[in-house]
Amino acid sequence: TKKISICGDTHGQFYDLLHIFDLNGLPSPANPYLFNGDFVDRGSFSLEVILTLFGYKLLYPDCFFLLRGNHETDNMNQMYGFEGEIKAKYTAQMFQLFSEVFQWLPLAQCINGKVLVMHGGLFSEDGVTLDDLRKIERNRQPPDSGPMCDLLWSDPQPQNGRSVSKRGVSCQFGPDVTERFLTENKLDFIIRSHEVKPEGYEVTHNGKCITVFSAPNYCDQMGNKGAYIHLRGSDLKPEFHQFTAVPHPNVKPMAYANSLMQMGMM
Ligand SMILES: [Mn+2]
Repeated sequence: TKKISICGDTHGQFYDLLHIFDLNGLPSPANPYLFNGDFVDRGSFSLEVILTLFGYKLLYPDCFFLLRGNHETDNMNQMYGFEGEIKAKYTAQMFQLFSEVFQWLPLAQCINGKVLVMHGGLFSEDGVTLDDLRKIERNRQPPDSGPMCDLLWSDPQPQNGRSVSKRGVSCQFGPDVTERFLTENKLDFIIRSHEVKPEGYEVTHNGKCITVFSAPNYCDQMGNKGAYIHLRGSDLKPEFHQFTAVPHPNVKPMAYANSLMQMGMM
């Protein structure tokens, strides 16, 4: 019957993370949280975000949860700033340590047997079960295809069926795909993140696929709200809370990124 707060991408926006804690309370056994991946890259305070989140994981391992996003990977970290930021603030060895820990982050979390949370979304093929997900060998960099890749990378689409992803990785999945997956696995709905939304959240696929994104005014330029979700064990009805960006010290997003990326080749 307890409440849990579910947050989406934070992407190195440390001052907005602190604002979430101001609005919604610090993590504690009475105030559990799940952060749904993409803690680092793009924002230039990724170190501060990840140390805060890992600190809470150590403090409250049983009521503070972190899932891996597609940015908790070496390829993304090389291009979008986290590796550069850690080398600037610490050392290359320190980046290697973060990389190792990222490989152990879980890929999905099932809440009360009814709500499945993952960073990206559902799968390029039908028939994937929760048991298949439990069996994934996750201690590695994600492969280019298959369930591990899809969990980190896929996106929903409004039309039925599947199509090629605009990202060039994984796929887009329609409302019929979501419906079949939920029925086969006796689930109510999925919560995912991975895409900026103007209102900070979006409900699609007849209420069965919810996106939550917690980096307001993403990269100092998108003008979007951030959001987090409250789920209560008693009814699992999502309650949405929105917030706007707060000021941060004058270090621009992507300040530590690969210079090709800074030139706009994103
Ligand atoms: Mn993502």
